[in-house]
Amino acid sequence: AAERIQHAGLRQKIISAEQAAALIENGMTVGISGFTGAGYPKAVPAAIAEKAQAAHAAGKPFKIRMITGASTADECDGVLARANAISFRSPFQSDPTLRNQINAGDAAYMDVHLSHIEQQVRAGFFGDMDVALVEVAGITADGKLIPSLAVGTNVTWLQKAKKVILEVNAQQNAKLEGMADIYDSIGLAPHRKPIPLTEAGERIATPYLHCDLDKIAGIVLTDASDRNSKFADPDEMSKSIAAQIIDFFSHEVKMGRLPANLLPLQSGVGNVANAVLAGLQDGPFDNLTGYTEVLQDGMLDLILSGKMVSASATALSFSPEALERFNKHIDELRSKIILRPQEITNNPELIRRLGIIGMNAMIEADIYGNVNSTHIMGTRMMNGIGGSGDFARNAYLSFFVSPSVAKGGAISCIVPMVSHHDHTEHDVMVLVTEQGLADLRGKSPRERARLIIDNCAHPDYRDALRDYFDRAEKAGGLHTPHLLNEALSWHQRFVETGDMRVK
Ligand code: 0RQ
Repeated sequence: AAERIQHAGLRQKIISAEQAAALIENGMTVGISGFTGAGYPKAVPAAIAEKAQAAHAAGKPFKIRMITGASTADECDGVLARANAISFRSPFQSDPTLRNQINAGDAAYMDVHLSHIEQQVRAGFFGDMDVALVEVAGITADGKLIPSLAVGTNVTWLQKAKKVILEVNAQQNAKLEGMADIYDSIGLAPHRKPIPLTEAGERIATPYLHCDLDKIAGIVLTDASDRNSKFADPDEMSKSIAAQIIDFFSHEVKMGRLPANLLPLQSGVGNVANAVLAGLQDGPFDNLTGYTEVLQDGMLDLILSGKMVSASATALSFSPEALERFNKHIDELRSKIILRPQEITNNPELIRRLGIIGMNAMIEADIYGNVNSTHIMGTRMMNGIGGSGDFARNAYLSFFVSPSVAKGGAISCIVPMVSHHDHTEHDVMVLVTEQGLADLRGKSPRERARLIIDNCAHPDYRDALRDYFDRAEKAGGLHTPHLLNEALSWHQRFVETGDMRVK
């Protein structure tokens, strides 16, 4: 793997993962690369975890403050969490051990919009960044860094950290060189200029990451693949939600509210998102474009089939089979896929300008269209808001999707009042469950409530929701009627009995 480092001086900086871990001290803030299971460091986190375990065995404290792009994988978040080595985590994570620690109060977590994290770190809101630990695919002869399968927050971590540790991963395709477009001049107000991107598929900068070479404290060589999670084949639930969204697109084209090739598509992670993209494969739309944060199998296949002309993302998160297709066709894909910093993919200015169609999954919505994407029963963190807020608030069209019930029907995903607010009624235009679609645009809260109950709620819960709404209307406060002492009673009942239904 040493040949991936073309710069002679930097080859002298090759060290072991253990030597790299020795540079990390208890209490340090470490900026780590990685975005939804792509581009995270594969070797140094395990060595930090061992160091933490040794310290704990000797009765000494050892924990780091960990800030990433988004979720990493078991070899990073997982191994560190199991070693009890994380005191603070931001901005998005999906590791089960760490989730339990967060919900048990053993690790502090701050949920931040993915477009905000870099500027807040640059501005110093998180204090100093002691070390950046960043995976790259290689280093050029003149010391420029070639991004791996995720760019995420790397621009800012490399700029802001006092010391840098690189992992150069020989498993990442060498032909990734040239695929990224690293615009790194957003800066901070009052020194900001418009970002000169006017089309989803445009390139506006250079393909390399830059780092002051004197800050590089060590380079660790690795040869390991990304998480590469598998997707389930779309089930009936996902297919039904996808089919309704595609019908809605056709209707909007007919009404002249969308062009025939739609507008750039953003799709969240998970099986429903993937099913919508799979559905577009057989749909009537051509010359599609993608402007998303995570590019998964579904979007790759739209590009390979010629349905989509270009897509940009901050991370390429593929199943093992899709990664094979990607590597096989990389020569053709290099001009069509653009990897950008997450501050660009999720940028409100650009999402608004490009007129993105945002599609994200949710945990629950209430009868007025407020959405909870993050909390289970109002108190326990699931993953985090991720980029859903960046897209929902600024999109031309914002969709939220979910099955109408969870846990075998014991939970209604349509409730009187959400138990946590991530996306307010002002940011939610279309709600879709397998039961149906509610187009909330241009509607008052009470008009919305009737539509959501009739179209999206599961039949087992529809009457109870109507009853709640009817009684709330009689109680007065007729703009957004509620019974405040009952609004969260469905959640309370679930907490007490394991079922939202009245037995
Ligand atoms: O739990 O696996 O224990 O059964 O929540 O639910 O239906 O499998 O849905 O995997 O698409 O996740 C919102 C969490 C949906 C995700 C969320 C339980 C359910 C199951 C998962 P089990 P599903 P998904 C791009 C955009 C925020 C970030 C975002 C997410 C588990 O999409 O994290 O959008 N979004 N980012 O049983 C209690 C309810 C429930 C519930 C579902 N109402 N109450 N539990 N579940 N509904 C990516 C990035 O930003 C990086």
